[in-house]
Amino acid sequence: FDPTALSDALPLPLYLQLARHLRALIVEGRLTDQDALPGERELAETFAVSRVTVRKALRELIAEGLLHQRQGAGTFINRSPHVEQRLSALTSFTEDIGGRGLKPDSRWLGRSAGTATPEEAMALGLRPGAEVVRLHRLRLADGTPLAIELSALPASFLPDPELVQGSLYETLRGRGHPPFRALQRLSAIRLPADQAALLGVPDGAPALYIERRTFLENGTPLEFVRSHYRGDAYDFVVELSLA
Ligand code: 16G
Repeated sequence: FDPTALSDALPLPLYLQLARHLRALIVEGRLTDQDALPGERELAETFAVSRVTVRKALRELIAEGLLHQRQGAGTFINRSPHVEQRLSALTSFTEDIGGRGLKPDSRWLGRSAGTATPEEAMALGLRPGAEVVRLHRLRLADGTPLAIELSALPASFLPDPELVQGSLYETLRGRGHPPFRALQRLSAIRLPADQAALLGVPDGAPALYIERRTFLENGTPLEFVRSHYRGDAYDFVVELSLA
C-alpha cells in the first residue's frame, strides 16, 4: 500500500482515489500473497482517511466485482480461476474445465434456429438461405464466468438447439458428428460494456476475441464460433518446434 497515492490536492474525492489505488493493486496482481484486505480501521490509519472513506472505497470495488465481504470475517479479493489452455489440442470447454478439477457450467444467453447470415453461410460453406442453429452461452468454471460463446452450426448436423443440455461437443459426438479439426484465430480486444457486465469485469477490460471454425474428418464445416475470453483468466500456450 502506498499512502502517498492519496492527496487532498487532487480533484477526485478521497474515496475514489483510494478505490483507484486498491483497484490497481488488485488488478495488477500485487496483492497475490493475501486474500484478505486489512480491516477498515487499519486501512483508515494507513491512508490517513476516515473509516467512512474506506467503507465507500470498498463499496465501489465490491460493486465492480473485485472484492467481497463476509459477515464478521472481513473483506476478500475475488480470485478468478486461472486457466492455462493448450492451443494445439481440439478440446471442448467442458473437457478443459472439468480436466482442471473445476465444475464447468453454462448459462444460456439465447438459442435459436434460423437462416444463416452471410457471414455464417460463408464460414460454414453453406448456400445463402440455409438453416443454422445458434447457441449463445456464458461459460462458467466453479460459478465464475470466463467466456461468452456464440456457436452457429448447420441445422443438418444439429436440427434443434434444445438438443444441447451440457456439452455441445458431446452432443455432436453422440449424434455421429465428432469435431475433428479446427482453425482458430485470436485477437486482443477491450470488452464493450454489455459483455464486460456478463463476465463480471470492468468496462473496457482486456479480452481475447476468438473465432473458431470446426470441421468433420471429411472436411465439412461443422461449427462457427465467435467468442470472448476474459484476458485476466486465460493464458493460451502453444508448443513450438523447429520448422
Ligand atoms: C470450446 C471451444 C468452442 C466450442 C466449445 C464446446 C473456443 C475457443 N473454444 O470452448 O469453440 O464450441 O468448446 O464446448 O472456441 P462444450 O462441448 O463444453 O459445449
